[in-house]
Amino acid sequence: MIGLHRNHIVNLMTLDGPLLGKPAGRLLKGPIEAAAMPAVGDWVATDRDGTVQEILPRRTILARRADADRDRVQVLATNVDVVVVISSLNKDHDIERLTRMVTLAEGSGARTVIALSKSDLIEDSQSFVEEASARCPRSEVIAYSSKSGENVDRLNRSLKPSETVVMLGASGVGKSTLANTLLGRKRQKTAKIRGSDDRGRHATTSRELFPLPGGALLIDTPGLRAPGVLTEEAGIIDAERAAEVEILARSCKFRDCAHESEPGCAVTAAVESGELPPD
Ligand SMILES: Nc1nc2c(ncn2[C@@H]2O[C@H](COP(=O)(O)OP(=O)(O)OP(=O)(O)O)[C@@H](O)[C@H]2O)c(=O)[nH]1
Ligand SMILES: [Mg+2]
Repeated sequence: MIGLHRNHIVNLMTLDGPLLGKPAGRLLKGPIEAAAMPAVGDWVATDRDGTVQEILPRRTILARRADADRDRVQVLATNVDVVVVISSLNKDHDIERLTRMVTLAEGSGARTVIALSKSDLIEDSQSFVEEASARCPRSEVIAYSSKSGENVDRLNRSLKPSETVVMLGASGVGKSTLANTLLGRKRQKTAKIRGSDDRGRHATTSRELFPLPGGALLIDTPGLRAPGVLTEEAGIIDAERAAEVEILARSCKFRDCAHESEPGCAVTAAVESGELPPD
């Protein structure tokens, strides 16, 4: 499974190409357990129309706990071999947040690589590399720049063919830019960060997986809102609404529908029927 949107709409990659699907009603009945739902990285058995019938056993699970309900687990990705935890070498760099993300990543059983992005913005990245290595001794630490190209090769070499790789990091650290750099083309939308504090604007709204030229499978994710990596849920939920609007918008009568008062708007109809929460 390569993409997940609200209302359980999933993107699948099959031998015959991409397919849009949904979990079978049986999987959705009763109290829905997040951990039992298909997640990005899952291998699934489906019907021809994309209905997901079974999830194959998972090798690893990258999950976090929701703050509001400590028993609820949110699965971020599965079958992950490598987690690339990204922090940018500007005002937004936060060693405590980085360490928490590494703890989350190591808990999944995956190998962890710390990528300190935007090394072009500072004179000397070595002290940051040493600090991260000291705090997270089990991780390889690489300072790199998508802009100058420094160490992009090294990052590329650390991802082996057929490994599933997920990128984690706050909004604006450069995850989607790195995805585009490693893919060699502009596939993911990126957004300028705020000048005041170097924070991002939540440009990426869904989790998606891309095969890289080197053979690894890369999962781009929406930025985890700082500082509550293990506690905050809201960011992902807002982002998922945006993803669902994108899918619903395909059924709007007008292609340039603003989802306000246009006739035949699928988004307004979904809000009225209760299928989609209001903005
Ligand atoms: N100077 C510099 N800027 C970079 C680098 N990588 C990314 N950026 C810029 O940082 C901004 C945010 O990048 P994104 O790739 O959209 O960040 P993201 O982590 O995907 O953010 P979300 O999708 O919101 O979670 C963009 O303006 C990029 O051009 C880099 O290596 N150096
Ligand atoms: Mg992004």
